[in-house]
Amino acid sequence: MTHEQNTLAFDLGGTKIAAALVREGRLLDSVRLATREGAGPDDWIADMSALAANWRGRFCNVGIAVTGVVRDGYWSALNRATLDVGVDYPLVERLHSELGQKALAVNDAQAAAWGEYCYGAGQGRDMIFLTVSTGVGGGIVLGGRLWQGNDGLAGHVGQIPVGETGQPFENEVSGRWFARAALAAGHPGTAKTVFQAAAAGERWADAIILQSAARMARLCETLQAILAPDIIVIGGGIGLAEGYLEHIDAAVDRSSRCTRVKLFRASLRVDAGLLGVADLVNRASTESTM
Ligand code: ADP
Ligand code: BMX
Repeated sequence: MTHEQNTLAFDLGGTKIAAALVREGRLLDSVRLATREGAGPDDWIADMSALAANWRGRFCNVGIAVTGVVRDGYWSALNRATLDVGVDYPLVERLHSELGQKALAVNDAQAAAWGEYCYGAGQGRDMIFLTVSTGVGGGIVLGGRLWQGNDGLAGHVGQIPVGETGQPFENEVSGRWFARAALAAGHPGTAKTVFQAAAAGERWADAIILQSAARMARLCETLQAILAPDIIVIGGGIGLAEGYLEHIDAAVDRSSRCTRVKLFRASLRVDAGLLGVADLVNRASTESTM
């Protein structure tokens, strides 16, 4: 096989950047890097270009899955607390000038949903993918199609307004919330350190995890009542953390026959977005040559 079959895939979230060389649903090689804090889109593109430097000339197309919404190649944050992207950053144009190739750009949770539908836990099912990570993202696959809505917004469950203030749902569930809750409990750190503390028997950490999981259970019940997917696939650094899916499952109200929530762990784990965007790129390039 030659490089004609290879896709350069990126997955940029609020905490980490991943890059991979993908061929036919397999990662040939992949690397990861922390998303630089206090930086901006130009910096993150430079970091992605450096990550991919060793693969120059070994791919025929490029796909990027990003936190935030992508419309006609322009990238915007919906929640600047998750990643401060700004509004209408010319992502496709800047990647083109950096890599010399036009990239397909899509929301990260939508890409991960497609990856799980094509190769993972959601194969052949009507499914919703939920990432619990720096924010909370979502992707919807119904009838074999990724539903992006008419403006790329579909699936953005983390932006559902909640409470009296109508603040985004993710602000009381996700990695950024874990860090605030840990600080308030007198144990500054990240979601990762909260799970480590819980594993060491710290009850304050258990309380934070259970509160987040209970709120995710309410979200799953709501989505089940609206879209009635066959399954809900859970991914993301927190979503995949030890015991977290089980805590969501335990908090789901099974007394009501209406909401039959069936939860599955993302079987592609952290690679779902990379594999999903690579497949989307290949489908787009095939369609454009037909
Ligand atoms: P991104 O949001 O950039 O896609 P992740 O999916 O890794 O990145 O999610 C980042 C969040 O997940 C952070 O809050 C981080 O602390 C948390 N996290 C990462 N790994 C773990 C882990 N093994 N256990 C618990 N939390 C984790
Ligand atoms: C936010 C939103 C979504 C994203 C989700 C998970 C921004 C910058 N992002 O709801 O587009 O899918 O976070 O993002 O508004 P992640 O960084 O946790 O993967």
